[in-house]
Amino acid sequence: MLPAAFDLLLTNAHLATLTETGARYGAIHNGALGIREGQIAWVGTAADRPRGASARETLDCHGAWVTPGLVDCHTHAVYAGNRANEFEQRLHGTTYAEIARAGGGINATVRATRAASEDELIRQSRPRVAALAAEGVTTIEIKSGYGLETASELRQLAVARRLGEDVGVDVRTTLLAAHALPTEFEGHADSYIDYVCRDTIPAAAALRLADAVDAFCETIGFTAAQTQRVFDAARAHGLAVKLHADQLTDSGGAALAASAGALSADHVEHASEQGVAAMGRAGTVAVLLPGAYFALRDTHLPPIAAFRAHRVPMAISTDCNPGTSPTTSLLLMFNMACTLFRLTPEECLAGATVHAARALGLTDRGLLAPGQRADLALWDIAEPAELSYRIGSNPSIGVIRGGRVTRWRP
Ligand code: DI6
Ligand code: FE
Repeated sequence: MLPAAFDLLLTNAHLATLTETGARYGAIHNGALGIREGQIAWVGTAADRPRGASARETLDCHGAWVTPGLVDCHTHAVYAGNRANEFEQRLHGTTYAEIARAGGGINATVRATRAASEDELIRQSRPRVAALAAEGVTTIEIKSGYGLETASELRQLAVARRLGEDVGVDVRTTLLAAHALPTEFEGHADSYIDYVCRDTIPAAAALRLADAVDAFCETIGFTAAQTQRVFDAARAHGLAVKLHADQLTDSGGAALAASAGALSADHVEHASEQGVAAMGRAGTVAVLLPGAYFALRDTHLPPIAAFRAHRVPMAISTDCNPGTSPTTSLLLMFNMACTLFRLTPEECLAGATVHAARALGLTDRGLLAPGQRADLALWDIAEPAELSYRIGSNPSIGVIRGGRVTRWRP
């Protein structure tokens, strides 16, 4: 049965629905889209519009393209300070891992973040979240991981939630206490993991500040056994898990994530074929982060062909962080994913909408289809490939969030 009325009807629009219509992008040219009670109620061609269905409000899109609101599913957007100095050091030949071992890297940002007040953290992080939102992003995942002690980790998560309300985006929070070993635990990684499992994870769960738990499984991070303990504690507190896996070396991270039923394994440049196959069976999303690959001048490509062959959904994200991906442009990541990883523009758009939503465990968004949340991005482009083609431009002209027009300048 067609709905009798819409709260909002979009007319004169081209729709990239990303559903199986048989057309690339699930495209519907000369389409219309009806919204009711914050959800998409009807999607189709203007010609098929239900006769007599009234709309309280109509938005003439003037031929704009409409996509699902973008989802940035992997960011470290809440932190203080920056690491431009390390950028210079790397240009003089020091590696990311060497800087980390010398007490810089993640621990440099930890010092700055611990020292910042909550208001100062908001002040410094807000422009990053606002910049992402200005590009049509309506859902952002933000990780902790620059506190590395319970109170500071929780403060980062609370700031992330506050920023979502301030800026007007949906924020999903991920506890990444197992990001690096804090200097006060040097030489005692297992004791730090004990602390994370006994103190930080239970506190974040009790205060409902985290939607998921992540860890950095790597030679310069934590071992597979330590990661497994973090996952077990997360599960015991009813939290979903994700993993920074196989970024710099093949640490068996992809297989570990899959066996834990992780929502996603992220980076995965060095994931083995076996690990990829396990992800395919488990339904674990591969989150590709071309910004970090680019900034580290990595040359080891993620196994894209294997992801395709094993039907592993690929998401793309900014990895917005002060060390390895100081970017706030998800569209720039579309271009880098095409240019560096040879993804198609269609894979990029799916990777920053439906697959990114799945990497967060969200099935209520990411497609233009009845029943989905009415989170939409409107674009001044002639065809969807333009979102990936341009390098550093922003054709976002409107956003609809939960069925309400929050930005529109045709
Ligand atoms: N991998 C990353 O890309 C970020 N964390 C991680 O484990 C980098 C974080 C940083 O360098 O500050
Ligand atoms: Fe990251």
